[in-house]
Amino acid sequence: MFLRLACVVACACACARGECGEAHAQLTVATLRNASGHWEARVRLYQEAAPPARLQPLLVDVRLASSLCGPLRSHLLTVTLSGPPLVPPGYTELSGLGFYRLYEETITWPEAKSACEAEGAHLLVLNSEAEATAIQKLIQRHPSVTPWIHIGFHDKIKEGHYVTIFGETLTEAGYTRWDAGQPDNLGNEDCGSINAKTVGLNDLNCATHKFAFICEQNFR
Ligand SMILES: [Ca+2]
Ligand SMILES: [Ca+2]
Ligand SMILES: [Ca+2]
Repeated sequence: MFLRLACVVACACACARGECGEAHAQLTVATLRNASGHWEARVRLYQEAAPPARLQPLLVDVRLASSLCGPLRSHLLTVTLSGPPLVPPGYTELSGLGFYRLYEETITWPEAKSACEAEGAHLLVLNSEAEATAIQKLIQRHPSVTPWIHIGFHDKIKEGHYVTIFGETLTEAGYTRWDAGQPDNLGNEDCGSINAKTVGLNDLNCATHKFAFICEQNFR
């Protein structure tokens, strides 16, 4: 089959905090006709050399859309390169998990949720024991933070039905270890937190309890 590449589009972006434009890699596309008369497109990736600790897997998504343009068939090739963003200011990269920032400022759960979202992050959602262990080490660098830390789950929609800020149950999210005696809904507690020492889950009052909080930015 003879292919005539009428249009080739390539885009590369390393997204930082949801904004594309900080390119740290370049894709080039070359078209040529091989010895048997077929048209070929070759995609070459140039990437900034990075220290080994910064190397992360890159995702390359290639899509081909074909359409008829009069007597010609047009093939639109879209190549999208996705890589992890740079570490945002104030955040700590926990290898393979994402970027995290613990704010010692004590505010309510809704205020904490808004504060994370305002900088392109979200309140911490624990997805595994491994993540909880990494967070526990992060908290240990802030010994004054006690006893609770706001994180991203609640039972505001239905009492006793705990979901993350993304609507998953705790089981679906991957972390269900409650702190001793919790949840107790003491005085109507619907907002999620963790014990700063044990990382066990707890419910707090959304309107009155003011504590530190952790924001998270996922790699993807
Ligand atoms: Ca997480
Ligand atoms: Ca509750
Ligand atoms: Ca509680």
